[in-house]
Amino acid sequence: MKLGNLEKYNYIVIQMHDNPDADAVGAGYSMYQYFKSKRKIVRLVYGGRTKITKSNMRMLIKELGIPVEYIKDADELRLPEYDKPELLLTVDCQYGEGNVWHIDAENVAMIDHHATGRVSDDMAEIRSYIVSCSAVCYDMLRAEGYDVNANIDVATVLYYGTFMDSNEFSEIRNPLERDMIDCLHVDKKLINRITHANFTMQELETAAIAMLRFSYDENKRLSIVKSKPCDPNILGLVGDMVLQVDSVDVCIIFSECDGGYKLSIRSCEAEVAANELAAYLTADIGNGGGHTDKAGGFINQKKYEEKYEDILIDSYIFKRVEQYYDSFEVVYAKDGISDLSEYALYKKKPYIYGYVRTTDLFEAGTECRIRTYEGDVFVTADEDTYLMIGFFGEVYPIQKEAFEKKYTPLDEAFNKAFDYEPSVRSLKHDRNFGILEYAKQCRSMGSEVYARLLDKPTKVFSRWDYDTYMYGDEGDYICCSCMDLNDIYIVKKEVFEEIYEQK
Ligand SMILES: [Mn+2]
Repeated sequence: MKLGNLEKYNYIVIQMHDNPDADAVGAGYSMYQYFKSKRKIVRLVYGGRTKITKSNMRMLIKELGIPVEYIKDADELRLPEYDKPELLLTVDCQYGEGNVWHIDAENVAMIDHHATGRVSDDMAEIRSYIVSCSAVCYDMLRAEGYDVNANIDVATVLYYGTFMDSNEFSEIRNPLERDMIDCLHVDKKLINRITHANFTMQELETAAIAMLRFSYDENKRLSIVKSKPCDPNILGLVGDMVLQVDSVDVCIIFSECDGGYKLSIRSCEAEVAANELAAYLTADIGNGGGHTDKAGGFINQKKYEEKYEDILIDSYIFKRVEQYYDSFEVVYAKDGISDLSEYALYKKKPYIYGYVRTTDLFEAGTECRIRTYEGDVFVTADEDTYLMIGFFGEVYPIQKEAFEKKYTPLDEAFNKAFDYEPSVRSLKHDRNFGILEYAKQCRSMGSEVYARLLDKPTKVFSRWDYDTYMYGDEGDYICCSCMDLNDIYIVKKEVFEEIYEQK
């Protein structure tokens, strides 16, 4: 979506989610100023059950004079010339979601960073890989040539919104987010004051009480904490603290909140990715995600009751966590496969594939990240490391020795077209490089693998340096090279069925 395309509307209402947080205000106020600069009739509103009460939010709004309106009745949006808004733009949330008070409008657009399954189109900009909606807005404003630094208040709210949504910048991953922080000229004094007005005395007490009432599972090295209703940031704070305990590797904190329950998850256990656990706990009844070490989620009360009726939330969390630990298998490549009886022998079809020497791409020693179907993997460019380009354009690393046993290199360039051009990210250059132009052809010699259809999700800790693990779903295949029983990996169903045949 382009902001420029929304300029055809004259009466624009920007709506933040109910009980707006700093990110919603950051996104909302930057959009407000943008459309004001285009001489539109603009209003910045939110609805829902409660008016903003948090001390930091009130301070931010008051100090910057942000014209936020709390709407209780749709009539308040009626203007003499307009029955309803010509354009409703929801920020940091999506129209129709449980935490967005319903407003009628001629047209609806949204800017958000929450994963709900919706994708971007002409009227929606959804970037779930970005830590804050403020950062998404920053990028969209920049694309329109709008100078965010021309108004220090706008720069300050964008900065503060991202600061609050990223656990004080600790969850920043994307170069866009980093660039934004460097580039914004903000009111440091104000930010400093607001960031030290996060909790009230009462909230400090809530956090302390929550920490006293934890439950602990010795086998899983897991702690579950239920807190009294409080700000999500307090849940994160408690989680960070509990994870510091020497016998705790995973921590789940939850509390009631407006319209449901809020979860915060922390993990330093390689087998348990916090974002995956958050998604599992909220599946079908809310949303959850984040990073492997820190994640959060929301359970929608209505959906929860429809699905689980009168089960208490505490029992649900405990049971679901149990299920999660039972829901996947873990395979360590270094341990090999002790029992091959459930595996069958397959042969790789003699297709032509692409390959690239990492040293043709980068100077030896350059660290790079490859985004594979099964997770991110990090490799260092050297003489012994090649990259394969598979049937569907998927990229994965292979050792030179294994390559030579499995493929015959051909001297011709590999120029197959793919929907999404395979690329590799150099950590040093902090950007992606297309690899097709360096790729050459090779023919599979028909190497053999033992493979088994997965009947439950499986995590493989392969010999490669995956960010977490290779993740295989039910229906995918786990494979093991006949030449090397420690070379274990996952192959996605579609890929496997295309390129292997049973012997
Ligand atoms: Mn947000």
